[in-house]
Amino acid sequence: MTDIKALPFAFPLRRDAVALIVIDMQRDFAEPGGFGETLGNDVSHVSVIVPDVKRLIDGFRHAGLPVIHTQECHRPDLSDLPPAKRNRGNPTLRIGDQGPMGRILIAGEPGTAILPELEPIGGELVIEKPGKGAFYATSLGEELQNRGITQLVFAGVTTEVCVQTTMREANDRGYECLIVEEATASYFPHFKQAALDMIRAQGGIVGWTAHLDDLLKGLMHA
Ligand code: C5J
Repeated sequence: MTDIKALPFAFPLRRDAVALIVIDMQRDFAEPGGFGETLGNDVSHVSVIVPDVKRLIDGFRHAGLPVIHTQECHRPDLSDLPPAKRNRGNPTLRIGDQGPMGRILIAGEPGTAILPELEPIGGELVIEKPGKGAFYATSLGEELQNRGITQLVFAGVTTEVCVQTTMREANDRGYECLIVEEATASYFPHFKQAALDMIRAQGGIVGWTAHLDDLLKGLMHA
């Protein structure tokens, strides 16, 4: 066991039980013309964290620890897309519509892909998820159980939507969860800050927060 400097107190990282889960680092959220931008967001808030997410992924890979990736996406026939999700709000393009990077958030389309810099490598688990949380309507719970994973380190976007939703799902299922501050982003920096504050409040009611350098230092000794 290695203690990682974290808030609200040290995180007891166990190398036989931990995995990194990188949430939705997709072109549709990080590049102009994708889903994030159709909702009116400035995607540079997401693209700026790519180097730090890469450092975190490399740290896990070098330590020989598992890396899991998620992708928010839907079937081409939209059978897993509730009308309440498709019709919400007033985006310039809706999920399933043809955009400059293919159909928005549809499995297999160029815009739905994970950013090339952060591409999964052979053997890494990729979970396609139709919801904001990665446990809903996916095999993630089973896959983690099969691998004996009980601790999850979180990165990805957006902090207060898919990352926080998945972290809360995991926390309720008994996982110890830690989010890396520099490796997560929101289109709204004050939402990111609020989510981090909520997660670690009340004695870590959802989990822990840590800085990237402290986590990487801990991984070297794990
Ligand atoms: C959103 C996500 N924000 N990955 N998706 O719609 O957070």
